[in-house]
Amino acid sequence: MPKVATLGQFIIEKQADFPYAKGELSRLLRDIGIAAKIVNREVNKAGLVDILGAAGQTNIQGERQQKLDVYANEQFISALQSGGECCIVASEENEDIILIDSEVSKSAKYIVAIDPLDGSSNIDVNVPVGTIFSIYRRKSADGPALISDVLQKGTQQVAAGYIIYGSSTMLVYTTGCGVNGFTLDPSIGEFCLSHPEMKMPKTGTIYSINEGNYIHFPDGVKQYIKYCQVEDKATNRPYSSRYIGSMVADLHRNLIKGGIFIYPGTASAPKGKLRLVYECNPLAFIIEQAGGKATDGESRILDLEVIELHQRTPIFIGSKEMVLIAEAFLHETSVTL
Ligand code: AHM
Ligand code: MG
Repeated sequence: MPKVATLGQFIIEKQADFPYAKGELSRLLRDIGIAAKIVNREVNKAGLVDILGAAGQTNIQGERQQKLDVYANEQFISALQSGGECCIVASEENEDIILIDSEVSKSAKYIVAIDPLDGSSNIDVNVPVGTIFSIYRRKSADGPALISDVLQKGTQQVAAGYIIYGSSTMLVYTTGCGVNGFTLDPSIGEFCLSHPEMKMPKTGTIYSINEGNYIHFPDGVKQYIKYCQVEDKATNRPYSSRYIGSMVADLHRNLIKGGIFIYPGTASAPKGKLRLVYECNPLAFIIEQAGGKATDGESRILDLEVIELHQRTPIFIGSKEMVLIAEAFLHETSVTL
């Protein structure tokens, strides 16, 4: 029988590759994995809410129902608080950073930024949603951790990952030595290594963008979309348009099959919609580690200065060759295609 590696075993085996505080990062990743299983259990029950009581009401056990994104936020924060390896949690759901002030945690070495339930508008309609996380080393030496500990460039991430709650639930993460994917086996309640050393195809035939906003897109993006739609046998065009509306799900598919995901800026929202700290930096780290590319149209996402916690950025992310061609359209350079 082939040996099955669980997430816990794999993390311990690979911790020799971690640059710093090995046991602590392992425990942090393990805590995130445990919270993911708890959130997965509730996401799977989302359709039962009509039977058990809608958000804000009381279910038949007399428990007050919560919105799932609020629930996911609480689960991850509580796992990170009790784990003791993390001194600050920054969550897309919270305006400010959450300082973990317990005796153990205030000297902890790690910062976690998290989008607890991304794509949450899809929960009610049984479409995949995700969790995105990003881990940094604390920079300040002692005393309470500071906001500047969170506002680090994406290049400073020591680990990043996502969980996709889909037809199966997967946890995909990197510590800067490639990308590995684990599928939750519900019969044993463990994430098992199912996608070792994930590599993104250099190119693909899928483009993912909310074309309903076409009228507002910059000219370069409009031209790139037209390019995707033109027939050309040599480059397998026209490409397929696939847009789930959960970035994790769109990127996960494109990571496996090859493709590009774009959320551009527009005149009214020059920085687009997606958040640098919670969404773009962690996903850019993973996609780069898998051989792909992520830019804001001008600069590498991971090199962007982080000025504020909830900063937004346009993003072009996916198979390297596709992102390069999209960028060429943005720069209006004549591309031989
Ligand atoms: P959220 O964090 O509020 O869920 O928003 C992020 C999501 C992404 O997962 C997704 O790609 C995007 O918003 C979809 O936005 P739009 O409906 O504007 O296309
Ligand atoms: Mg989000």
